[in-house]
Amino acid sequence: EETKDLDIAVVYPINGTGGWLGGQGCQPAAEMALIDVNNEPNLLSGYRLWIHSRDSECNPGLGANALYDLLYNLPIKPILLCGCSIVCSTVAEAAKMWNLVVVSYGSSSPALSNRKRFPTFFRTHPSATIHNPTRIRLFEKFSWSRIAIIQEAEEVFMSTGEDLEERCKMAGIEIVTRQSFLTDPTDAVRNLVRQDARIIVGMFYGAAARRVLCEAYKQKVYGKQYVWFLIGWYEDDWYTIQERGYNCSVEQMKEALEGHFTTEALMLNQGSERTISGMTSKDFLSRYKEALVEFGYIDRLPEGHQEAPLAYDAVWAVALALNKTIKRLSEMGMSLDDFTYENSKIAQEIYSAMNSTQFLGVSGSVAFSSKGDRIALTQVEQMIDGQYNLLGFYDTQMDNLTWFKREQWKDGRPPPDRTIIKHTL
Ligand code: ABU
Repeated sequence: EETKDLDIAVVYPINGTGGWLGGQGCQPAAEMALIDVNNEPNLLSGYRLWIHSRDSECNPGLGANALYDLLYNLPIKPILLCGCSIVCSTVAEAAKMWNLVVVSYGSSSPALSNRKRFPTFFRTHPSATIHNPTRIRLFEKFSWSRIAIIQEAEEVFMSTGEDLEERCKMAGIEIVTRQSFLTDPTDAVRNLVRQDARIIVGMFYGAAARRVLCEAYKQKVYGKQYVWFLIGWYEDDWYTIQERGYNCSVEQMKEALEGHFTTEALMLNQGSERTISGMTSKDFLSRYKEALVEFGYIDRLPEGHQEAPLAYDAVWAVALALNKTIKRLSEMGMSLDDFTYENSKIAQEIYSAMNSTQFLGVSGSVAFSSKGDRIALTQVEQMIDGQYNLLGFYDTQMDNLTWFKREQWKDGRPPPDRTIIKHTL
């Protein structure tokens, strides 16, 4: 029997100058998954899956250009994969016009959970709202009821900040100030000082994080009186990168960052069981290391290597959904080959198949909520002497905090969330 081609479009953020360039680490994983799904005898029988990719540089304009390029050049592709919130928001909002189902392996923006705006969107990457119950659980644990937020003015962080604000309100935690900045965080950091903020949640991409923490160093918003909460998906050595836009040494950055906390969704299955591909997550990591070498990453881990399991599972989710769709369409006397960008009937079938896709992947159990979101646990780490140490896990759904009691405080205890005025009689 003749094997037919089945094509999907992928945009990877790889060569940009800002945002999240995680396509570097995700592309090798997606290519690995492509080989594996094509070798799986019970999947997509009679078809061979192909990836057609472009670089978006994590730039929404270039992302839109990549989308048009992929759509207006044959072959027809019924599914689009994307990474980087600011690009996915642009392409996923447009995708409905072409009846395209979009699957993201690397977007954390809570805004993407809006089914009205993004009706065909799914993601293996959890929404950043997952951090907020964890943060609140920790504020309560350390008796902090007064916090501040500083964020880069991008929808991904603004929508996470809004969610945190609402949850804090419900938990009786005061937000003393919420500062946002476009590129230069000097005034935003100054306002944190003015408001006497001590417990500070920062939400920004890596390059902006370097600028903020350098500014925090200069304005002395660090040390034993302060606790910073940052995003946990930056690369471990993110603060050592020297680039234009800030001028702190690695030692100064390390000093400013000492003791900060991070929260992040777990992206690797924690068990040792075999996942859908037959690999354990450990097997995945050792094969992935080899794939990185083939892609030229020999002595460093590329950006996005942490999200690699999400990219690997995104391709599996797509293959499983297309497999289901092929069967369903054949029952109706139709075929995936009938798909055109005007065909909402087949798109609806792909959507339903995606919606009900469920499997154990290398990133954990993959299932999508009614908003297309991934459900996951979070992990908390603290930086001590330039290294991240694991402090615990939080299961939001079960409200279950697993805590290893390894946190370290300069004064032996958590600092107060405000200036304590001592009255003498
Ligand atoms: N973990 C990477 C998320 C990147 C983004 O939301 O743009």
